[in-house]
Amino acid sequence: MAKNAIYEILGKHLVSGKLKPGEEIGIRPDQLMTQDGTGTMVFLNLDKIGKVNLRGRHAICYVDHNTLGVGSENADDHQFLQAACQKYKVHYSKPGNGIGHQVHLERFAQPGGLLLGADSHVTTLGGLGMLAIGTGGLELVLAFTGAPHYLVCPEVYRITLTGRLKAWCSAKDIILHIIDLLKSRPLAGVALEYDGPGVASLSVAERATIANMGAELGVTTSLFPTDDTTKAWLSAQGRAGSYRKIRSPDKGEYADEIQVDLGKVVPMVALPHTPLVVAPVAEAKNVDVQQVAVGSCTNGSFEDIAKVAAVLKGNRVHQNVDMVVAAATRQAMKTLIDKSLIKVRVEAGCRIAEPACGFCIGHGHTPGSGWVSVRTNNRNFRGRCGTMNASVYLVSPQTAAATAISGKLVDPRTLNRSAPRVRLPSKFSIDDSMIIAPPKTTKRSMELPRGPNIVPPPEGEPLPVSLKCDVAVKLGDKISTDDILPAGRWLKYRSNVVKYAEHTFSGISPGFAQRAKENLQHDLFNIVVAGAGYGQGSSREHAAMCPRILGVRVVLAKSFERIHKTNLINHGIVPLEFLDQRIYDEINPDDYLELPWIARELRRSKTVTIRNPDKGLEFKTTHSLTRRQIDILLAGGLLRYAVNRNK
Ligand code: MIC
Ligand code: SF4
Repeated sequence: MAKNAIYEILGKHLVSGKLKPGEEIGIRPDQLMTQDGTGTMVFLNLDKIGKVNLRGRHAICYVDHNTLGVGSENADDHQFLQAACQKYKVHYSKPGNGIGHQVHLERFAQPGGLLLGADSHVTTLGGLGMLAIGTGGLELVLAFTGAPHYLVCPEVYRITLTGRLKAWCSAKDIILHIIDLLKSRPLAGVALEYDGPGVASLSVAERATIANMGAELGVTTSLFPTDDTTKAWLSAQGRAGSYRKIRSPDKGEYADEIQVDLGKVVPMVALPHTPLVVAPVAEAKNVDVQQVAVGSCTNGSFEDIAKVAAVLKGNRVHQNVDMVVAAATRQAMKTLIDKSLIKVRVEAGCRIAEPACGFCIGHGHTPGSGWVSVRTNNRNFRGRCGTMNASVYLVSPQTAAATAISGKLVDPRTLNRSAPRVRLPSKFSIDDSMIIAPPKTTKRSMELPRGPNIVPPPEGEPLPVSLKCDVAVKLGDKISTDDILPAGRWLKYRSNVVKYAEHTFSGISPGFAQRAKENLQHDLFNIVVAGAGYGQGSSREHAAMCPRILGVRVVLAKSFERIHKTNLINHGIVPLEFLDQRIYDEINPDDYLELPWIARELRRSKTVTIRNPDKGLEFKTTHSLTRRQIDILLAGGLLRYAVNRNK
């Protein structure tokens, strides 16, 4: 008997290693998922390797991030991805069909199954009892070739939910409450298993919202048990046969146990500019709001939008507020149409957007300068919405609707009326016609149509034995992947990384790219120095790939976030940590640093020496790399490592 439900699922998919926290394990997922923002690189690399072995596993690519099509780049990407899916036997979900995590939840997630996805929010599927792990694109490429996926075996915390939510409180408030409880703990390498009598009162959509935002805590994944609610929901999806019982064992073993009384949860808000700083909405006084945006993979389900419609009914959006609502999926949108719930929103004065990531990633609906935007998505890092000086607050759909009516950020309970209740349909308006299944046979020699903006990434080179570097930038704590490589209007360069690299750190350190390139011309590599939690946020491997193109070979930080650290390694950038954190203060931008024995030290020891000859300073740094990761770094990245091994 496994120690807990998460280990039980991992155990069924284990191909190497032992289920012991901190040990490297190899697992073979049943399902693989990518999206357009990460997918073009996945398929360009697959095309380079030319070997795919899906072994009958379900693989799918969702087009949900880059959908607007200002210029021809997005449409060219879509055409490329559709053809690549045909060539490599991958399902293709067309633009307009919805956000991958929510479509997957509706149509493909399997309780008890294991999914690997090139996006940090695949964890949403934990709401249905599926274990889903987010990763960078290169890891997915290897999984496509049939290789196992390697990760550090997480330790598992049990979160026991008791009680019931009060009126006007929601799943978003629960996860913001949990974020507040856990945010100061180091959670890299931790997975969350939800359990307890409170689970039964939550719908599948609510569980998915909670599992979705575990990503903001940096946990490996989150898992809910399954029950009659799961069964009824799967049956409304016409998928009753997918039901499997997932339960935490009675005497489960957990690294920690946390109790959350749902009755004590109140409407919450994440304050600008991080999802980790939260407060009760009631404490935010007199915040005038110019924009309200509802939707995203966190809060764009049928249920979420139906609640917004119920609050808006008979009311109007405040004259100073621009409100946009986007259901997360076409199915949710169609169900809303069939229940006449779109009309309510149009009458109230909402703008209706297509089911896609859109505003969440700054791809459209960018706020005006200095605006306050109140949103239901999961991340509010500075500039992510597309406007550097906007302030984004994250709330539940109910709070968003109440705010849209009053023009100020308000606790929805101040509306003084009864809370919206939504009855789930016994059948959702199912329509899979925008999901294109792969053909039975394909031609591997097929040329993929590449628009002018689709350019294969440059080849990496092995790690030099020693490095001479310039501190091209020195940064603080919690640098997000949105800081490293903004998405929004540069998203279109996801398939043209040399061009994308020009925008590295452009929001927080303009001029970085120029300086890094000049260093390269003078035979100097670049080193990024940062504080704690470097690389929080998304799985976008471009945030490693682009710095690498600009000659960054080392990031020296106080600590790293899990997915980003793996991305750095896979793209040949060495993640080093301070042994003595006080050294951070001794390093300045512009410093010249030498790592005289980096390759040899990585092979032989846990420390790497850094020297600053100008200041007469020498210090040791450390790393927590596995043998395999060191070999990847020495080879110059995961692709080179994999190709060398298969020679
Ligand atoms: C995000 O929410 O930041 C994204 C965009 O979905 C990313 C993936 C990406 O950058 O392509 C994620 O969460 O992994
Ligand atoms: Fe899309 Fe936003 Fe969800 Fe990322 S977090 S998948 S950008 S909706």
